[in-house]
Amino acid sequence: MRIPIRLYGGIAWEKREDDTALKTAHRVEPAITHFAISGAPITCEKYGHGHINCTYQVKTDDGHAYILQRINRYVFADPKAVMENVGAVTQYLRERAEDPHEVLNFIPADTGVYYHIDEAGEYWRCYEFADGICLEAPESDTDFYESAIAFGRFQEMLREFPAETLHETIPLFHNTTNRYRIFRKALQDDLAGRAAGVPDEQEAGTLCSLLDSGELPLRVTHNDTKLNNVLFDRRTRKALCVLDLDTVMPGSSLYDYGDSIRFGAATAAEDEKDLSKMGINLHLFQVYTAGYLAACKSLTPKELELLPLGAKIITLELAVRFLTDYLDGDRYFRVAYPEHNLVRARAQMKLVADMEAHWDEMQAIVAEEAAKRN
Ligand code: ADP
Ligand code: GN1
Ligand code: MG
Repeated sequence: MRIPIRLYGGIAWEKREDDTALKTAHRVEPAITHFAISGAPITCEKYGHGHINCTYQVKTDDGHAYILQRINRYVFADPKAVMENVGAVTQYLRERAEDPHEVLNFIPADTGVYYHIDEAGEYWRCYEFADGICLEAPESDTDFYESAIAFGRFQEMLREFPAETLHETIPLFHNTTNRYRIFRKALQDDLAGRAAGVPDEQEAGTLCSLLDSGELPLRVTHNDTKLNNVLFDRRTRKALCVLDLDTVMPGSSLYDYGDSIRFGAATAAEDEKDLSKMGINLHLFQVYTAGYLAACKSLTPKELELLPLGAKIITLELAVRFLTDYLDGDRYFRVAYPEHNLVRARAQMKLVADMEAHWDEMQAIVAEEAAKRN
């Protein structure tokens, strides 16, 4: 039996039966009543595997489904700026998309903007639930190829978007050198008393000197292109929609390409504990490269040449970020257990090492795919 609970604007249904359970059960988040949704909410469940925002799926009594998200304010100091970016970019994409389902559809709040601020000062947003699947690892070459098409197309469609109108939602997000500076400070401050346990990883930051983006064009990029930020059609397995637009900012194509490779062309999950399982899957590396180059025709010769470096730098950068957060006491990334960020950092470092071991092959693959374009 389900129990009715009272919301600000109506009745919703709590799934548990007794009072104790009610206190601990996920309630239907009151913020949903501030958005112009269809029907009354009947369920509200935690959803997805994102590391940053608090995401719920809300279903209503007339068969509609929505994503309700509380924006992470530790990560995004200015949620209004995030929503201004997301609003401008989705509108621009919608005007150019062949199919409206390709673009996230935000639901306005009762104040007319695309967010609601609750009494605690938390920012909420709501968008239509896009029915499809998100993958934590590619299940076939086609899945990964399709994700490359989606991210490449996303970047290509934004080629002429006025980059200077976008806010920098996380300052210096992919500035690897700055990430390393922050890492050094975290090591010095040692807030969580963990620095003594990570002596080996201190060496890792030296790789940051490889970062050289001066000759690369500044583009509007997604900046968080892991596979689970793409939604696939259940039946056709075509990529339907690019999700998670919070970090759409001026950036380099190498970051977008690199992050996809880091996550999807690895032989293990990003938090694999057994480092012998972690490495680069050169076949998937080739599959993604082919897809990205097919969708992203405007890549310059310099960008093409540096694609392998993009993959290595972004993996290294994330190793440094995970390790920094471990030292800080896990304030940024959601963790499932106390060592999680350390495990993630080590897995990324192993992936960097394996990329270095296969460097010539990675470069040959990129050169081969680039040559096919001519
Ligand atoms: P985070 O910044 O925490 O990663 P995301 O915006 O990526 O948050 O959302 C987390 C997960 O929720 C996504 O990986 C995806 O599985 C799911 N998701 C997000 N938006 C939608 C949507 N509009 N339709 C369906 N699923 C979604
Ligand atoms: C975060 O938000 P999510 O889970 O899609 C992070 C990325 C990292 C990724 C590692 C805004 O991505 O930069 O690469 O975790 N997003 C932000 O899994 O920091
Ligand atoms: Mg995400």
